[in-house]
Amino acid sequence: MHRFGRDEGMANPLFDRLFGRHLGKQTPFLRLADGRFLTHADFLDMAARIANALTGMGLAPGDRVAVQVEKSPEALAIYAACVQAGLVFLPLNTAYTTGELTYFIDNSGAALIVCDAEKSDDLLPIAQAQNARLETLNADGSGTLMRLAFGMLPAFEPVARGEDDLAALLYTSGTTGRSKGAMLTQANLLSNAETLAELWRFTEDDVLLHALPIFHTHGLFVATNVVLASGGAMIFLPRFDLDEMLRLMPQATSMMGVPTFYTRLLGDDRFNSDLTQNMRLFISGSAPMLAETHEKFAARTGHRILERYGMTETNMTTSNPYDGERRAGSVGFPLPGVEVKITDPDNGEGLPQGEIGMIETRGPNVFQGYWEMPEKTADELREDGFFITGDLGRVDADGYLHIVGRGKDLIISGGFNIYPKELELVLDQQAGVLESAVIGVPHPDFGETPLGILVPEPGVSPDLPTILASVQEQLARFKHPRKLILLDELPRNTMGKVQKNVLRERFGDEFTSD
Ligand code: MCA
Ligand code: AMP
Repeated sequence: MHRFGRDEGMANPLFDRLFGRHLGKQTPFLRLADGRFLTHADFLDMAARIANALTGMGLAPGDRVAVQVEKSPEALAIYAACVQAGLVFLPLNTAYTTGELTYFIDNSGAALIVCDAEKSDDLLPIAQAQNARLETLNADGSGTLMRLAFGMLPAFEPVARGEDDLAALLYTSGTTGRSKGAMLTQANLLSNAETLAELWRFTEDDVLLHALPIFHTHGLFVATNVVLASGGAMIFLPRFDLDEMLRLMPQATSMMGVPTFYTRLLGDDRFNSDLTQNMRLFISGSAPMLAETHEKFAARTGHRILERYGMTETNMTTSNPYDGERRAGSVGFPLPGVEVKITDPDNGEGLPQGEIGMIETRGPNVFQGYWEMPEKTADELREDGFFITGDLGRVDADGYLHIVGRGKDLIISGGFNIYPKELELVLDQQAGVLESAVIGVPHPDFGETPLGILVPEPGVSPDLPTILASVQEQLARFKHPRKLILLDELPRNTMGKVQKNVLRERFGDEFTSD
């Protein structure tokens, strides 16, 4: 049973417990790079004005609000406004192309699209096609949405919501190349935020150095919700910028990042234990961190990075301990209230401790299914509530979970997921290309990066720059193959399946050999 709900007298548990409890508080919440700051009260005033603007447009509880904007206090306030007004927040990667956005907007049936003014000409026809409204918000906080909001009152009575009401829809790509909207309820987000804040000992004295994007679980729910649940502050940077990180780290107590953040910090000689004196906690996740990075970091700063594991569908699932050994190469123990089991990928039967199998998880953190995709939901979410993660792992003798591979064809580059299938579908369509295979290979900065292997049609030599230009037009920049390689034929097993492991062995050192 969840601990939240209307019967506890909460009108809107997620709003009340994360945001509403800070109403009127004059302590800093968001510190910006230029020294300006917003107090909790400033932020909540802004959120209330936006909530009034949104409901004034006729948006009703349950409506989806698709938001593709640069990171800013205003962007974060849209999230708070949606929670307050009972709207479903749908954040989108700023790198997505118009083609990619069309799918998300159409699939979600969004009632409002908020985008940068630069994108509004492209998105207006898409909005009109489904009677959605379009407003703009630019990186500097200007745009039509804030113009409307400034004319509104800075107070808003939260719309009543229950624990099972949807709070957010986050799209995550699939192995078939089609993205799925993960439905997250108030209870999913709130249970995880409160559990993590306690486990990681966040308090109102914490200042989190926040350089992650806020369109994904890591930067939005893990980082922001944990700070909100504990009443601390964030140094809120628009993106990861090494010089800014080094300058501001002495003012922070904690940081959350993907492994690329840590390798970039370690790659700079200015990063040393003087800069981390005030820090109490470094957390990493979204992609595997090499044991070598853990060790180098500890040697340079005296701090052991705390690695945790999660997914868009499950929020956070496991974490290394706050006290006790933080084991390199492991993602720790299941969070309180969360179950993890290792099963045989072929039949779902539980495996004995120590064996490698599929990681499955159940708990208040686990999502409700994929938006309007009951078959996909049934494939991955069992009736007994266990979610099949697609990650392969084993639990060691001390109970630490180790992720040893992926049962899904997925590449994680700098913390962003890339599904090879989506790229292959684009590459296969190109002139002169008979077929393609996309593999993830090690990359010193991004951890992994996609490499495209193309088999030309007989007697044809495909024009690689033209192919790359076509990929560029259709897919977000972070998904682009860093290199295309021509090969006469793809290695296949006796069943005719492409042997990607053979390709990875052959081309695995394209970016790591000197
Ligand atoms: C930017 N580029 C990338 C990436 N980011 N290419 C591949 N992979 C990336 N992750 C492109 C840029 O558009 C640019 O293109 C070129 O690569 C080099 O840009 P650079 O300036 O080096 O990159 P950056 O802007 O500094 O970004 C790198 C980054 C960023 C800081 C690692 O990608 C980042 O903040 N990643 C965090 C992602 C994240 O939050 N993931 C959480 C997902 P050009 O050369 O054309 O200019 S949530 C999740 O996974 C679960 C729930 C979990 O467990 O957390
Ligand atoms: P996403 O679909 O963007 O939510 O990405 C979730 C995926 O990121 C998981 O299924 C894992 O494959 C991966 N992931 C997250 N945290 C870690 C970690 N600490 N170590 C290894 N992989 C991770």
